[in-house]
Amino acid sequence: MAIAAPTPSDKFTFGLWTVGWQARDPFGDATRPALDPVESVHRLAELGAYGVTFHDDDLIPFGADDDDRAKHIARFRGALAATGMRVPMMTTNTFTHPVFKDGAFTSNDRDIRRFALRKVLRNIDLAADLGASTYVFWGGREGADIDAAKNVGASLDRYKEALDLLCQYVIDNGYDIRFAIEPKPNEPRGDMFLPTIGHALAFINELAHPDMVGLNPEVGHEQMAGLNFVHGIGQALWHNKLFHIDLNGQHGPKFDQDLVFGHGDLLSAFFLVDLLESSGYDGPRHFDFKPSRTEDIDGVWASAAANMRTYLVLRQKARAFRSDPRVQAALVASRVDGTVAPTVGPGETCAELVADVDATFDVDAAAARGYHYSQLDQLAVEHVLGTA
Ligand SMILES: [Mn+2]
Repeated sequence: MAIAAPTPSDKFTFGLWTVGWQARDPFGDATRPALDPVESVHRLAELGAYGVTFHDDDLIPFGADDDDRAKHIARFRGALAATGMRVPMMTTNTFTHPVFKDGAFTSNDRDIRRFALRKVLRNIDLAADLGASTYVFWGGREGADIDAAKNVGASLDRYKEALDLLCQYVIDNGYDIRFAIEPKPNEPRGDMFLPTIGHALAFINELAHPDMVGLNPEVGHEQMAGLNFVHGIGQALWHNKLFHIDLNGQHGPKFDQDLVFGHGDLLSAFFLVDLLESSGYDGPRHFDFKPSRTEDIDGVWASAAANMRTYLVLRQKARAFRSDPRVQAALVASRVDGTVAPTVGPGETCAELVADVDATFDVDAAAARGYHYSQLDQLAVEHVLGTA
């Protein structure tokens, strides 16, 4: 099966922190040298990416003075101009520096919360300047390791206060920016606030500007909690809250693996691409992965390319799956479109529903009827394996 090379029209984007990860983990030192963000922009452009994303500290070292900051930004702008790469999303690092060890927006220390807001506000100005239309919040340290440490209700009040303030700032400045919350159940904290897509959706409804705030769900984060990512994305789409997406791979409930997209639950990745490509989602296909700690710099670029190629392979396979007449017949046999029709008729009342004793409805026959889902699933497996 011939797969075309990625092009910017595929809208593949990468975080500078992904290819730039030096592979420090809790038990080991860095295995790779630091990467210059300018080199990352050039290399990713050569591989066919559309753009890059970054936390403030990925580009500008924490604590840099104004002159130093301006130099880093100028070099980066030069790389963007030379390559045509875009910056569709930006975010803030409110988790690496020890000052954030108890959180940023929800730290128990008010001065730290105020410091965090200043850091975010400054970076939102840069995001607007660079044309980023999505600004992500991953609350890496928002949460706790022991239950006695936090007043959860008051912490959520402070989380809401922060997002309400930042929404108002965007409105007041006329910026074309929407916010996207990235849920994660745990790691680095034992328990994090807004742990899943569902928690975040409910939280958004309590905000002053819920229309401005959506989601940036990540494959591995939901799968760490044993949840079905495809269903999570299906619900996010239903709420019109899929503002951005982080693609990677994960092998079930364990530490956050950040594998190459598809290198975890491959069938779930297939159905995710199938859903994304048919959903009307036109945002970036953003990879938030970590090149394995065992890779050298050549392996970093090979794994970056692997993310895009896997997506393109799955996109082609999803198209073949949907256009296969055997699949179309199996979908009919399984009555997958059965939920499209409303359950009650237009204007039908509960009394009319109760009174409708349909003589043709045979309870025993309906209970006995099979849904043929195994045949449908096997067709998907055969398409993924290339044996359909
Ligand atoms: Mn992520």
